[in-house]
Amino acid sequence: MAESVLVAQEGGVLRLTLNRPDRLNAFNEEMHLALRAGLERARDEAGVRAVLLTGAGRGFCAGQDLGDRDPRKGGDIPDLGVTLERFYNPTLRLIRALEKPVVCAVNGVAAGAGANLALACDIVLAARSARFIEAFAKIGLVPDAGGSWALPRLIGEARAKALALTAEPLAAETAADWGLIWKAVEDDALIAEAEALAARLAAGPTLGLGLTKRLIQAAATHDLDAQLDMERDLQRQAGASADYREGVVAFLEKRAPEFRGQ
Ligand code: T3D
Repeated sequence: MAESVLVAQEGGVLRLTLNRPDRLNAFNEEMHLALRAGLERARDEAGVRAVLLTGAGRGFCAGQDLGDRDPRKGGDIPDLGVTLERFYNPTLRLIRALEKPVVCAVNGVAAGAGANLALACDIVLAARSARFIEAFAKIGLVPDAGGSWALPRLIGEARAKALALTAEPLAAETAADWGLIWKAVEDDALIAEAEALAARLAAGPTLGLGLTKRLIQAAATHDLDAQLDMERDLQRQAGASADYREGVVAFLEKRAPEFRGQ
């Protein structure tokens, strides 16, 4: 049986490819666990300095595999709170807590939890033909996988509500115009551009980039005073890093820095 997530490391980039293309990479339990294992590897291995997440085939991810939720099969009504707690939430928390950049290349439709998985990543590129669909309303569910948190923060309440209540598809280009994602790129340029970005980030000052991610994420719940204090503390940490020293020396010597991620 094919692996449900393809894992490949090139240099400092760990590439995770959701790989259930005949189901548009919808999540089953195996894919959940494989994705989580990949993210834990990214967290635990110093040699991994950036993650690139994408999907195999024509879709990025169609959210939950609804074949696994077929009420006609009988049995107890599944407790979706339990499945969120056991499967989706740990993955979302891993991505947000990972102090390394996560680039997402949305190669095709991203629906339901698949859309919100993409939005949890740090820099999202999407193929021009890709669409984002908050599909939950179509089946009587509420946005999950962090979507109800990310959407209003990224695009404001009015657009967040309209997307979630109508489940209308949002084109990649509009998603970029609205600030939901970083940018839309031509379909045949997506992977090369995402790879180049991930490689550039992996060659960067990983510790400083990780602290930057932590700072920006904290801003959502901080007032200015708390954020200024946090900047002071994390700058102290970044300023003591070998990569900061290398960055300054390289600047003064008019050469490219060689960051080691420490
Ligand atoms: O349950 C819990 O644990 C709670 C958590 C929930 C999280 C969620 O994500 S809920 C939302 C679940 N997702 C959806 O509701 C999206 C369902 N899919 C669609 O609406 C459409 O497939 C798309 C808009 C994503 C794409 O449409 P289109 O026309 O490009 O493709 P298609 O023909 O609909 O799909 C292609 C195949 O993938 C098709 O199979 P077939 O006919 O070729 O054998 C289709 O059934 C399958 N597929 C697509 N999405 C899913 C799926 N199979 C299972 N589950 C899916 N989510």
